[in-house]
Amino acid sequence: MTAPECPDDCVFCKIVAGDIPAEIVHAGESTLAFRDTNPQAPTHVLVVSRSHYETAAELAHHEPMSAAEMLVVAGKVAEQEGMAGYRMVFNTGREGGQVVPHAHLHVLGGRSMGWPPG
Ligand code: DGP
Repeated sequence: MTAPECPDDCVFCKIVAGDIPAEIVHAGESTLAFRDTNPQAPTHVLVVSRSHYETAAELAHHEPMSAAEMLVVAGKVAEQEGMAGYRMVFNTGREGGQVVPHAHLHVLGGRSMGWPPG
């Protein structure tokens, strides 16, 4: 299956296409990592898929290597940013806290993380 077409209003597709700016920290074959504009930790990077799937689960189903690349890139970003530890979050669906319906991984670090998350 080819990836679903990008909706006109998808902000992450626009960043991937270079149509809106972002502070890019890593460019991978099937992912792009850039800083979140609303950081929830001293370091807060989003790793997004270049293909448009609404959720990480859908991405993993159709492009498992792209989903795996997200995790590899998270590790690279953590090393690059000198994070001693980090948290990876996939908000999924409205009730799961997902606001942008384009598969993305939050990588947060630079402070101690609490548990349970809010
Ligand atoms: P989520 O709630 O999981 O869908 O997280 C979406 C995140 O995307 C949120 O933390 C803010 C971030 N974000 C939204 N719009 C932009 C943008 O235009 N640029 C960047 N860099 N981040 C954005």
